[in-house]
Amino acid sequence: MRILRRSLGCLAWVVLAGLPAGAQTEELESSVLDGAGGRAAGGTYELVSATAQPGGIQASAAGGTGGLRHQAGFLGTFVLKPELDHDGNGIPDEWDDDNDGDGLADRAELAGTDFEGAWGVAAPTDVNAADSDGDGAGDDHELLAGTDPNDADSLFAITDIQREGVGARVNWKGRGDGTGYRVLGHDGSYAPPTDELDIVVVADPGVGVWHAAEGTWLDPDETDARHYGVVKE
Ligand SMILES: [Ca+2]
Ligand SMILES: [Ca+2]
Ligand SMILES: [Ca+2]
Ligand SMILES: [Ca+2]
Repeated sequence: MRILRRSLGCLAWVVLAGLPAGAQTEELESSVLDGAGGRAAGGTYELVSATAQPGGIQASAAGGTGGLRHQAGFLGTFVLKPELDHDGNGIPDEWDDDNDGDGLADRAELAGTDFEGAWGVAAPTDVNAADSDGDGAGDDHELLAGTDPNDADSLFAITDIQREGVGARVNWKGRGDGTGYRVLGHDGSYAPPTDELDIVVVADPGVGVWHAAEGTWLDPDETDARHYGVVKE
């Protein structure tokens, strides 16, 4: 009996080390909580001194829109909640420049600058959720794949594998506009597919600013069991 198994939805070779690291030496942004326990929206301010203030913090507004103001008002609304540590790395959100641990700095997520730099589309994402749209692809993954981090229908993943003739057809969703994908395989019992089967360029311009499109590839080989993976070039 022939068995076709869905394998890894995608494999990202690109490491995240090249992403801009979030500097948080002088500026904090919306990881700071307001008095109600919510996240201050869009605020940008600076810590200008650690002296002469209760709690050792003095703050000055710096043109932000989050409603944070000078010393007294700021101190009246600032609540440090060290128990809030969204990524569980032991660093409270207030001091963590990557609250959700997805490799994208809070500041970059607020402004969407990583996506803008890579794909020309600013895409602000949730600093407290590693997968902002809940589609199973982390924000870092969507950044590498060039998919919309705020649309659960936009992601890079194998959608189905079906028999066709003696072979099998592999379909995935991802990006058009000339994006290249390598189709990988592994025969026999499961192991991450590493054998390169083909390279597919999705020339379809795709839909919308994220060029959402589907890729497809027909495997002409007949095998008893083959696992597939698709890697964005
Ligand atoms: Ca943390
Ligand atoms: Ca993050
Ligand atoms: Ca996602
Ligand atoms: Ca998405």
